[in-house]
Amino acid sequence: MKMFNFFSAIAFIILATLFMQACSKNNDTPPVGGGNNTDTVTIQATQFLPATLTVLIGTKVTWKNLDVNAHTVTSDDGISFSSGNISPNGLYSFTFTSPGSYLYHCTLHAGMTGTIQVVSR
Ligand SMILES: [Cu+2]
Repeated sequence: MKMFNFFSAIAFIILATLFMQACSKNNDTPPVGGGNNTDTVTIQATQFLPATLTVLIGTKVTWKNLDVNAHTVTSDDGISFSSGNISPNGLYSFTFTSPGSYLYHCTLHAGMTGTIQVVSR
């Protein structure tokens, strides 16, 4: 009887440990589109760097203006996102919640263009 209880206890501990590991694994992995992903586009020398950035759906992209003059981050479709003027050393962020190819430009400088590719996996 004592031996049976001993093995029951061991079995219980093993099962409990496996259960807790399974749970913590789930908690540590952010779900796709969970909003924990971030990425950065640098604005420098009147360019978006990188010009094309691929991110997972749910990613918050931040543009950082390192030029001495203002720029904008304006989606070509005119509705997805529009930063207005970003001052030197200023930031603008947008979270992409739908997959697709988002072309954008700076309204102040012709030919200053970029693309954010949003993929689901
Ligand atoms: Cu510009």
